[in-house]
Amino acid sequence: MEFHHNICPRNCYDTCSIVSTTRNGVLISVEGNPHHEYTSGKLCPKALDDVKKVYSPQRVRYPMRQRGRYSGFWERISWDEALNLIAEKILSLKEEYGTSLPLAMNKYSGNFGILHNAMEGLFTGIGATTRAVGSPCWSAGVEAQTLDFGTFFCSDPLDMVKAKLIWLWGVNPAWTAVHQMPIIFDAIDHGAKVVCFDTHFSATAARSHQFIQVRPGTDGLLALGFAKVLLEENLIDPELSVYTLGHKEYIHYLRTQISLKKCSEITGVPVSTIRELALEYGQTHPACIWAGFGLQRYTNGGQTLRSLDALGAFAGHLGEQGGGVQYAQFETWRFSEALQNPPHPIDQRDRLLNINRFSEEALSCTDPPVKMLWISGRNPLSQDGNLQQWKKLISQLDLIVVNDLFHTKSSGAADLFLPITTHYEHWDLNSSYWHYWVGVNEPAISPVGKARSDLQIAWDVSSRLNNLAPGSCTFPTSGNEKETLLRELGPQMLDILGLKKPEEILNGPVRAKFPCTAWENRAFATPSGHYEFFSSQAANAHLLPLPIFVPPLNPSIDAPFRLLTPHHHSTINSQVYALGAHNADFVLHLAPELAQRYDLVVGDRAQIWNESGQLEVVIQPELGISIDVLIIFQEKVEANSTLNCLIGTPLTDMGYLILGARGFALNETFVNLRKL
Ligand SMILES: Nc1nc2c(c(=O)[nH]1)N[C@H]1C(S)=C(S)[C@@H](COP(=O)(O)OP(=O)(O)OC[C@H]3O[C@@H](n4cnc5c(=O)[nH]c(N)nc54)[C@H](O)[C@@H]3O)O[C@H]1N2
Ligand SMILES: Nc1nc2c(c(=O)[nH]1)N[C@H]1C(S)=C(S)[C@@H](COP(=O)(O)OP(=O)(O)OC[C@H]3O[C@@H](n4cnc5c(=O)[nH]c(N)nc54)[C@H](O)[C@@H]3O)O[C@H]1N2
Ligand code: SF4
Ligand SMILES: [Mo]
Repeated sequence: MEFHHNICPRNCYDTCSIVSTTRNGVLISVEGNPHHEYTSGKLCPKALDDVKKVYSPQRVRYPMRQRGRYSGFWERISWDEALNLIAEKILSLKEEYGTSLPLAMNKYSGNFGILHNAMEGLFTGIGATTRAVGSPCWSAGVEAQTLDFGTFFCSDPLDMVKAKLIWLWGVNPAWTAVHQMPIIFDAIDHGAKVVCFDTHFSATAARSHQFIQVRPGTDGLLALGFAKVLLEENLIDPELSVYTLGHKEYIHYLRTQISLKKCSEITGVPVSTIRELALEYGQTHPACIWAGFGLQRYTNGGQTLRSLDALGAFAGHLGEQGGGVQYAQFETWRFSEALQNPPHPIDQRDRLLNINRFSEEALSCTDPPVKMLWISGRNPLSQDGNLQQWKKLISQLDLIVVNDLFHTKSSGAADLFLPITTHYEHWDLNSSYWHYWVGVNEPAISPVGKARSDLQIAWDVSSRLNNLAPGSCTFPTSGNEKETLLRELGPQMLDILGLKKPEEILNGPVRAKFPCTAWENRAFATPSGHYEFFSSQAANAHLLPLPIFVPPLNPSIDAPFRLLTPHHHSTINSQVYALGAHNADFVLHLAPELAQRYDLVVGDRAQIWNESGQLEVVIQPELGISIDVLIIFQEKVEANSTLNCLIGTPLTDMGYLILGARGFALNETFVNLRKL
């Protein structure tokens, strides 16, 4: 038996360290690494299912070509044929249009390992191309925290154990960050109180001392309400004038514009509860707010997060051990990016399209139009909004290439499917956007079937391009995966990890040498060096300089219910762990009173619809959901329809400044309901 270090590369807070076991070259088990402080020897069921996934009969093992999009008539072809088709198309488009801009890449979070950025490197090596930029996930929050703190950085999540009060706000770690739960339970054992703020009684709410039901998109106002109480009760940090900027303007806003009565009416939280919670927050040290991604998926999402940050600063919780306002971090991602940046051959003005409006923006590109699309580590036909525009875009494309492990909604529309290796079959380098550990993923087995890694595919395409037209791509044509990953550890990353040589990372995961507590000495990375209640950067970017409340969108008569589609324990976005064991239909969770109003009982069929689309659902009345909200979790469903057919492309207020595109305000989705 042999043991190998692997890292779960999913878009998940935890980025777990895995020990895999092989016998005679066959993967036989995967377990959590007991020597990793965060993973602590445990994996979630999604990764524990990996052996089955690796050898699943549903896994695509060979390059395939589809005879007619959506036809399902896939035929096996050789890598040689696949690479020729791709390279010839790229070269003919370049010749026809005199530029490589008709070539588009849409890549995101199927695998967050650094070596998967090879696909971007390949495109950069070809020339100016059309790219998806931004994120469907966290943009508004990232920008808000960057405006407030200077960068977005959070304390080591292990530090949460020291908190005496933990507010889980718009986050559902019981499902989405399961390794944080034992830390929260430890804090509880040491006397901490846990309050969960959500729009419905989530799995995390069930594990908290108190649940506060907030009307969707109004959390920013609730935070301002708490701050108003702190102001009235003189529970504000006496040092504000030392390390913050703009607190006077903020206080003026609280004094003149925030009324607790109105705050209560809008947020749905009683005034007495607002007072009680604010006093608790002001008087308890350390107190930690964990602001999740759920609460910033709104048109006011950035302002909401800025209001939560401001509350933390106002009460003096920033920089305190076990306290602060936690969101996510990117400081352990300062890789050299050598892979993404091969030498540029020609004019490199990529055409950048917002990943959240990719299809619409691609359709509006006419000079030249987008003609070839490469989808890598993404499933936009499942995860994006505005699927009708996606259909239109697909019909105008000459070639669609998908590299993936399994067939997906997106590969259904593709011409070519390139089979990729799992993280048990290739080298990689992984960081977390939550904890501080960075590590190498080593191959445990040989590639299954004819699968190749994303990096190998990028080398192969470059090689074929250069064979057919020498000098047409500056991305390397071959290489060594291990050496490529070591090159990503430049001087800055070595310093962050406290390593002398890149090779030292091969010994096992390393924790970044940051102190446990973010902003410990209250020296911030903002232009002023202070925590910025008032942000000139925001003002310069035509955003609101202060964290004032901006209401979310309202339902209409035609679509009176807000539809929330949060993440589910059984999937990672469109990736499923229990392959084969799916619900037959989408399950609509709604308040029992609302079900009654529509004469619906458990198991009844209903339809929800709006101007984007319609979906048949099965009814599940449930306590803890407000009467104007409907919930469908992102579960895998056998039905042919797609949940996101109901979702448009509303954008968040923030994201452009830091990530190049505004985020996805997907919780601003409204639908109507009828019994079938
Ligand atoms: N309704 C609704 N829509 C949502 C969300 C929601 O909550 N509700 N959440 C949004 C959020 S937060 C996000 S982050 C996005 C995520 O959307 P995507 O980034 O599209 O994420 P996934 O569905 O995880 O992965 C996409 C594909 O990558 C493939 N993949 C896995 N490993 C690899 C690999 O090594 N290489 C390659 N090339 N492919 C690989 C997977 O099999 C999968 O088909 O969805 C967004 N869309
Ligand atoms: N099992 C599992 N784990 C995952 C994922 C997955 O799909 N499955 N996806 C990964 C990804 S890509 C991401 S982005 C993270 C997301 O993980 P989280 O940060 O936990 O975010 P969400 O699951 O989107 O939403 C969290 C909670 O916010 C609530 N919420 C929605 N709107 C509001 C609001 O206006 N106010 C308040 N207070 N709460 C609100 C939702 O009901 C939900 O319970 O999880 C990652 N981990
Ligand atoms: S999905 Fe998340 S919790 Fe599960 S093993 Fe992977 S990183 Fe860990
Ligand atoms: Mo996400």
